[in-house]
Amino acid sequence: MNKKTLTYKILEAHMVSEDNVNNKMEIKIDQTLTQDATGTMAYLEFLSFGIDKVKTELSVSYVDHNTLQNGFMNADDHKFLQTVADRYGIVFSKAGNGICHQVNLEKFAKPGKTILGSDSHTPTSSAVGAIAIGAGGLDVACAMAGLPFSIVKPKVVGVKLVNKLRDGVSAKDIIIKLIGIMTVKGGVNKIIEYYGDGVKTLTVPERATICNMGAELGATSSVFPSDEQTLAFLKLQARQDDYVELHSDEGCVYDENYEIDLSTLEPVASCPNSPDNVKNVSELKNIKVDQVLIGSCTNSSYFDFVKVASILKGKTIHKDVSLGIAPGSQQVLQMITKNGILDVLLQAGARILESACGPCIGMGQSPATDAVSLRTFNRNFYGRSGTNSAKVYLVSPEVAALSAVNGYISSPLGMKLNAFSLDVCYPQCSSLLYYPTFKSEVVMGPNIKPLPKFAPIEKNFKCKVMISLDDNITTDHIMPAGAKVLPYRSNIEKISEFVFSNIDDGFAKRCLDNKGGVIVAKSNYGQGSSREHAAIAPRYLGIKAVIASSFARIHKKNLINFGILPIELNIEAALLDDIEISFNEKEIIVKNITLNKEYKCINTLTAEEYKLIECGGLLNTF
Ligand code: MIC
Ligand code: SF4
Repeated sequence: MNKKTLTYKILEAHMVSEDNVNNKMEIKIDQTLTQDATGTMAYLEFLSFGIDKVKTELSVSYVDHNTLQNGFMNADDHKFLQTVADRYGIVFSKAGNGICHQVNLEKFAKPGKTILGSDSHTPTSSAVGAIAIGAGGLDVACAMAGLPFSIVKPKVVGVKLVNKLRDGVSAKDIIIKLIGIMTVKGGVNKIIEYYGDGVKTLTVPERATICNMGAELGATSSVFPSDEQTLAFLKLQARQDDYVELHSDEGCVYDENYEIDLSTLEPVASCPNSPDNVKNVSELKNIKVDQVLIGSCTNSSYFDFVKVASILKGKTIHKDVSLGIAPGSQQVLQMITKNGILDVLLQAGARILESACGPCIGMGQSPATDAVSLRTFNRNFYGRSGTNSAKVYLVSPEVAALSAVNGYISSPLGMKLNAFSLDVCYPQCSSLLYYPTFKSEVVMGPNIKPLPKFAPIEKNFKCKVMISLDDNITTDHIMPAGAKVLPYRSNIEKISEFVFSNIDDGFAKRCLDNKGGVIVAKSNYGQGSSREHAAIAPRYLGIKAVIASSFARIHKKNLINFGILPIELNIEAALLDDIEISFNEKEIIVKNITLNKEYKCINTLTAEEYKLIECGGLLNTF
């Protein structure tokens, strides 16, 4: 018998079509999720299809990113999202209910399901044995309309976990270690599947931390088996009926293999400015810390707060440190309130933040100039914290809490962290969760602008290189987030003024003055978030093509969806060189007119994708 990985068991059960020539497959999507910062565009796109209600088993719309309501704009977006959800059959999770991935795991993620979310950390939900994938808003809108989702057939990376973690070492250390080994591009078009004896020792919240940061490998998803730990978690959430046992076949073959001996791991950190810049915490121990933030979709579970409170109990934080704590959901906040953990945090000197993304997306808590900020988050990209000169380290909650007390980076290795019980009641309050009545009128505030219309790009055009970039350019470089820019997520004309503004504030004007042009970069262009604004806004400025030696998965799809030609080519081009591009379904010729050099490359688009570029993007095909 053909022995199967868990990944392919779930994917094949959802396969709608297969394209072996282009190594692609289309899968049926059971559930979708959106969040407010990507959701307004996704729902504008969905509304443009003219469909009466969502066609998925379940779709949920979360408000968790733009909760700093500095002006009417974010509040208007929330109202729009709530009315669309009610009208079209979508469950709505109001601001305050928690971070989408934490709440989705608690309430909705089910073993064996496919979940598509307009947020790159959607794979957090794979912790229960689902295949959850991050995508651009338009792909999620299509899934809500009942269309299948197309992916490159993923290679499956088998990560064997053996033995168990030592005291003071956590799930965060497992995934940071793996990112250090595989790098931020090591997972592109791959699914990371965990197996081995060590898996049994990890609870679902710990698995969720690992699946969450699989996004930082560039992976399509990550997956854990559905086993006794999954059942225990679902029971705590009063969802035991959702349990099905799922695992790979014994002896299945993986495309790539890694083994991690959990008993030899020690606390590690992702150092500035990339998740794959990994060092042992013991090597960083004299670094003075200014800010510590505990929360985000990576580490904001009740499980995490038990560890944090065990360290902070009876202590106060160092006078030079600001400690901010954001519990991941209303459920977590209720639990830590009931059993005294919140009191410990307050006594220690913590600032309690809203259950939302907050500082992770630059919504407040920007560090001081040159400050060292320790965060339990998943991304430390340049400028993301809101302070370009800040040095952001990504660490486990244990490292974060101990360092907040000591005032310098400290290793909790060997500390027993069980001052509070894990065996507690999980309250099932859903006061901020609304089920659809199909009755609302959609309300659209004045900052919500219609979707821009894009004409097809010509098959032969001359233009200039608008910017020439290095490896691993993130969507935070392309389309910064933060409190100033995020309110314009529903207004493409306005947000386009901020494209590349953190690294080149003349970019938008240069594009408009030149009637657009092309972007040139090196490998892994567009890593990070799913924000389709990183494609739509450059397109709005007239960008017709991006030439890069390789692309991140979600961003490449977003470029195609909005009619920008992704060209896989390694060229050196000086800023503002003149370029000529001609393309057809088979090949692309890039001519650097200034240097009189011609480069031929294979058009890697499938026939379908080529059609989208020819039409000026997916929205023009409906
Ligand atoms: C992120 O972590 O970068 C975000 C903000 O959650 C993004 C989505 C967005 O830009 O709205 C993501 O991860 O996809
Ligand atoms: Fe929110 Fe940060 Fe998670 Fe993105 S990574 S969903 S901004 S908490």
